[in-house]
Amino acid sequence: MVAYSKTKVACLLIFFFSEHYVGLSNGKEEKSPTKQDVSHSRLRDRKNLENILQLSPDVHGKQKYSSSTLNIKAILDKLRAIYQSSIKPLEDVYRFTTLGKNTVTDGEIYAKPMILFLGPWSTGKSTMINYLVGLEDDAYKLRTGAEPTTSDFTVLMNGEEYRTMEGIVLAADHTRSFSALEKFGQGFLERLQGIEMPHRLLQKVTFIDTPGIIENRKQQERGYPFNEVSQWFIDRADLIFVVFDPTKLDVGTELEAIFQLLKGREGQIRLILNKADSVTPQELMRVYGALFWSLAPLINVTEPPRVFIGSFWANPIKPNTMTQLFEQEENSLLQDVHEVVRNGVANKIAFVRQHAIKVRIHALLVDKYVEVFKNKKSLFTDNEKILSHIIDHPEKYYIFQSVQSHANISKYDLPDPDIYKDFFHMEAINTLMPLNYHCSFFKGCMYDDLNAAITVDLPKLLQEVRKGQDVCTVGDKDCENS
Ligand SMILES: Nc1nc2c(ncn2[C@@H]2O[C@H](COP(=O)(O)OP(=O)(O)O)[C@@H](O)[C@H]2O)c(=O)[nH]1
Ligand SMILES: [Mg+2]
Repeated sequence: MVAYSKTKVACLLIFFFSEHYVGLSNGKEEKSPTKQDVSHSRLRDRKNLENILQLSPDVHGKQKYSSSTLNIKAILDKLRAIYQSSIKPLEDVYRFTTLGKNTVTDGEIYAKPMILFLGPWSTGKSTMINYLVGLEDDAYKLRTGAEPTTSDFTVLMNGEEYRTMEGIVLAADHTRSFSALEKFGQGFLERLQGIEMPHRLLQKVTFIDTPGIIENRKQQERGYPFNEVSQWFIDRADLIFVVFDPTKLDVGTELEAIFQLLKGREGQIRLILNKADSVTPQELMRVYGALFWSLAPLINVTEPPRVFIGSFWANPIKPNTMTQLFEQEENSLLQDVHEVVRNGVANKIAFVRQHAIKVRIHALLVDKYVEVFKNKKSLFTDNEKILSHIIDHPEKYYIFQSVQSHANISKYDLPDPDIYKDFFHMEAINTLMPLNYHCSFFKGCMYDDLNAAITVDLPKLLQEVRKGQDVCTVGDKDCENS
């Protein structure tokens, strides 16, 4: 179901453009371009970028920066302790990773917020990252071009010195957050690369550049599971920019598949109508409508996602385009990036809590399977046959239904029963114990610890972060005066 009507979109569109378009014709129209105007010999002023992202050294003095870094580290240490003591034990005893899920590594807990760029090829993803980091004249800038240039997933991150890193090296380093990517195989690791450099923005966030989506390309031609890899990044990204080019708005099967993967992460999605300087305002208005029109059936939320329109590169905005609108849009986008930095720790706590909820559902399901099997098996029956029947027909034993009602879980959060067929083929049921087996006099029950993490410890930690943010945050202007 499309939750917001196309008429609403059309109204929104007219309102949005009328403001800026009228602005343009109300005396703000710019002179037609001369040869000198369109030359891109000088780069755009980066003051707005430096101010909004608080990158200049004078905005956050050394002392402030280090004290709040310490604070974040203390929170993340607590998060790690909760994970290790209350979530991981149940994950281990119920072999959560056999479901094909990851555990949460230390690297992930301490990782910087991640901003992911997705979208068709040649829409300006790499150019945009180069612009944000200021790499235009840098030997380490990401490759860009009108043809499909990037076949790699590139992780751009902070480091003490400039260096590139092969995917195998990046994934083998367990102090980083990318070690789980090893599971996608050599084919993928060859298409993964890391770039490290000392940079103020990269001290705050990590950027992930992805190969562009090319419609009509078969998945296997990539030599690795592109969708699964994309899903891994989508699940972890704090902000997801889906970048479009107004001159080629082809929504095909691969883009549809990506939107399928984005389900549940709508809050993180930002659509970007980039290269808006390459079309006239009138064309841009039509394209904006067309973009919403084609994406509406793919996004199943009540609120349309935020769209940023502009020209997100270092070249000065071309005359005869909607300069004022593009500048405002760029500033709003930068604000969004800044919010991600501010909320990075809170997002991480939410991610671990979400993970804990999945572990809880898994533990309850396995407990139920074990209980049903224990009740049905006997000395006089073919227990193998009974087990197969339970695994093949969990609905006949009300396994999922009883977990759902007992634990008050939404049916949309329950996993597909089929994955438990694979699970019990890999894990012998008699090696798994019911939940009450994992209780001890001194330590209490593992399940209670997990529940306490979900309902008390993690929300409390989140509160601590929010309170801390009110008082003082990295480079926060209000902080400066307190
Ligand atoms: N006119 C215009 N061209 C752009 C803009 N951003 C990028 N480009 C050009 O678009 C082409 C593709 O950019 P690239 O970053 O390689 O796209 P990617 O494949 O999505 O990473 C390059 O030739 C860029 O110079 C923009 O804002 N305006
Ligand atoms: Mg690229």
